[in-house]
Amino acid sequence: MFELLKKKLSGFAEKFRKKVEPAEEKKETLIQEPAEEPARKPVLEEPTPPKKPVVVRKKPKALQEKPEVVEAPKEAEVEEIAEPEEIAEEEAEEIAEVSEEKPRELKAKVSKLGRLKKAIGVEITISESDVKDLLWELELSLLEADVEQTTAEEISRDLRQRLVGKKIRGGQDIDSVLKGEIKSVLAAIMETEGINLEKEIRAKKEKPYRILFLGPNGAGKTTTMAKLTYWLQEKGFKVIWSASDTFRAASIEQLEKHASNLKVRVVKHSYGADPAAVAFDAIKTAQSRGIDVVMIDSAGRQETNRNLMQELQKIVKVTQPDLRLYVGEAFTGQALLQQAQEYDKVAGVDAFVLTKIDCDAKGGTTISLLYKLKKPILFVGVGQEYPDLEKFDPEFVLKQVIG
Ligand SMILES: Nc1nc2c(ncn2[C@@H]2O[C@H](COP(=O)(O)OP(=O)(O)OP(=O)(O)O)[C@@H](O)[C@H]2O)c(=O)[nH]1
Ligand SMILES: [Mg+2]
Repeated sequence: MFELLKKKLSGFAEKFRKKVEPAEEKKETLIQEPAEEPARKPVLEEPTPPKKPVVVRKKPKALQEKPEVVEAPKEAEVEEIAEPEEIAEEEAEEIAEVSEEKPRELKAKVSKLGRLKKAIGVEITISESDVKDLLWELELSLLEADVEQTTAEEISRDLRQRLVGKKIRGGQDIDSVLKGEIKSVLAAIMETEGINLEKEIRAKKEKPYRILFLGPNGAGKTTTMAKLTYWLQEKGFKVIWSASDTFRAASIEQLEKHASNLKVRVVKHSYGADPAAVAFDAIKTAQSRGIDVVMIDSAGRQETNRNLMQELQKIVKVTQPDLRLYVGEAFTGQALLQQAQEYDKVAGVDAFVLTKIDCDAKGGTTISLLYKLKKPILFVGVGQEYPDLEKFDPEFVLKQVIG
């Protein structure tokens, strides 16, 4: 996630330095640069395609890993062997390419710039023209990372305001100044009032705490409900489910399968029944049995379907959820933002769960969602097993973007 953006950002500082300190270029080459370390790969970089479901309780991960089989190349695939001179030339080109792409090690840069600045002792004031191209490139990089357009523009505008006119003292590292500014802009965007779910459930005087799962088709609502149940069970909570997706074929059976794995009671009616009535019954059952949490599944629906959106409104009205959790696929990009905005208008959304982060190559969706809707992302889905639900951590996104 964000690897492309990260690479670009490390390039920005370099370009920017060249721009504002052209005179230092020559001197720089005189100073020996400490060896650079290869860029670290983000944890979620290699996407795994979504497998078909069946979530199994705590299946040891090692069991799933197949030994890597290395196939001998077929004769037709063997490349022609180049002459020694050719190899040397090719290698030199490759090394040059790699070292240009490789983000510089910050510590190395700081010490190098520190020495340079002591020698010349200048102060630089950043001008509009210094940052124009860099900010444009940053904006493009954000768009490539799936950040929604107006969000990317505003981030860039904000950054311009922070940078233009800023004085960089002798001895200050431009790389960290730039990174610091980008980090503050993004951190401010990601600052939303969080929800401490465990605390809220414990604090609720009149049981049960009601969670409604809503979102488009196939986003992972039912799976997330099972994962969250597992998470809450580990904390000692008792959970009951309402099979309020009475619309999609086999939805109730899917729920019952998870319920049997997790030992959860399901309140269900028949297909075609009123989803709000099922949820109402589940709440009553929870009340009479002292169950802590009722989770209400709902049928996936497109935000453009007026009837189904009205039905959702009714479920909200009848069940008065404590938490309306919008479940969306992290890789949906800008469409997710539009859908979530519409859901928020019609039924209300309190927080998000972004699923399939393990399949998400970019991840800018998190930034746009937080920026536009100002609602917390509570969890992210990172796989298809019950424990594959993690608390969302803005620091993680920042690290991916800025390093
Ligand atoms: N890789 C991966 N797959 C996931 C994740 N969450 C859910 N899935 C898969 O996504 C598919 C759809 O999940 P469901 O939970 O049935 O989605 P839903 O939103 O309930 O679907 P509908 O009820 O049809 O609207 C299943 O194959 C899940 O295993 C995740 O975090 N990572
Ligand atoms: Mg479902």
